[in-house]
Amino acid sequence: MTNTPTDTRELRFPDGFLWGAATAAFQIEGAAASREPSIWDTFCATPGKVHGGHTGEVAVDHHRLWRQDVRLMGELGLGAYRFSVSWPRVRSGGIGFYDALVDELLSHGILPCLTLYHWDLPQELEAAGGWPERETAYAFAEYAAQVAQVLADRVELWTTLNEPWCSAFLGYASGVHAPGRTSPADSLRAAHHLNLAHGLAAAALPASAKVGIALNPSAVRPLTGSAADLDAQRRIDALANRIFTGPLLHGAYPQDLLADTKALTDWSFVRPGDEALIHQPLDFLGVNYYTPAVVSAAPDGNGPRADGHGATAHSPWPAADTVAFHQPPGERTDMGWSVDPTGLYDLLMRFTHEAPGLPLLVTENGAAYAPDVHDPARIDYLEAHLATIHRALADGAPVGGYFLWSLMDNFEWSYGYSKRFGIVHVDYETQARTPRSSAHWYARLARTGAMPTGL
Ligand code: IFM
Repeated sequence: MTNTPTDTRELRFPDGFLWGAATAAFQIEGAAASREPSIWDTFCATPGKVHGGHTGEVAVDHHRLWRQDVRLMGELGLGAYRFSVSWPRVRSGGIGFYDALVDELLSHGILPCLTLYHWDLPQELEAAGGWPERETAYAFAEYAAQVAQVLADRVELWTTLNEPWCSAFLGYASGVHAPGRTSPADSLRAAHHLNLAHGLAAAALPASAKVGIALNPSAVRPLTGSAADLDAQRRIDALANRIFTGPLLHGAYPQDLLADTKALTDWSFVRPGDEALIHQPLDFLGVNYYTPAVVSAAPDGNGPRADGHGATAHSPWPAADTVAFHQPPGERTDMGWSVDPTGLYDLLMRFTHEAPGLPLLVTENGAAYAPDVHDPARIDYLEAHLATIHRALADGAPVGGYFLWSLMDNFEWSYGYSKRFGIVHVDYETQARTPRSSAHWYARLARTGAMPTGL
């Protein structure tokens, strides 16, 4: 396949490398009636927002089938499981579910890796203004402390936010994600308050917690080497990456980002001391990677978005209307995303140099393909990306683990259940779980630490 290094068969990963899989609460749990509504319940109930009118009411019924799901993880030999806690469920007194889940994971020798926020903001907080409001960040820190009080004695790895870029820009600028707002200025406020929420939560977690954040950094490439295309790359890099890594890793927003967006906001919502607060010590940086982005300068942009984040009249990129996105030629997944692991290599090496010594975790990587249980294309995708991680390790990137997205098929946001990322197939009628060929392949890798020689 394209971009696959020549021979992946002999690759052995370091001892202690974490082999995990990831999911998120809204995408798998169901049992919506036993928790407060989140912005995703509201979004799903809004006609035309989610494919087929699908909802998270039942999802893959994990809230009922969790013991069976943990057993399956054990059978697959997973060493770690990345899951998210539903803030609305905790507000409804449902933290006991996660308490029991953590115990069950530990009893199977599976390391729990907890994400505090994977996009399911309590609807009540959105009604009070949502992420564009500063108060939401303080509410998040209180929630983090509440979860830690119950789980920090057994959970070591904590991720504050998952992909804050999506929360801010798909949620508040393009509106293809909940809460479906389309205000570029509000999306920038949201991004800052998500950063602040991370900083406040990190400070609120006990010293025993190893704290990180899972970003979806973009490997942004210019279409050509022209000065205009390089400037388009710089602009998108600021909005996709440095708006988060600036304050997180260096304690300051990048000056070019502030200048690029000055027609939308004067950034006065960033109060003195905020950037220092966001700049908490990190124990690891989580990197979620699927596909790179190719951009060029275009006086009128390129109309309907081609950047892989859903069709919309509204851009998720504030003040970047003169940037066009291009689909590179070659292989694509069922999402239409191009298969190119070199973007992951570039990001891992970038963070290795930008934050020397900061451990990296690949907190998400995987692909949607046809529902079939025999899924050689997914194995090829995984093999190519893992070979790339191996190359980055050899070149000095401190990557400590890999969380495959996803353990099982689930609710893929505005695509509903029409896209399948699981290494375990789920029959949505019966909720039966069937490991795909890729699950057997990954189980061999997790057990041996060496790239399997085919099935
Ligand atoms: O399903 C999502 C996940 O919730 C966040 N990262 C990307 C995945 C695939 O789109």
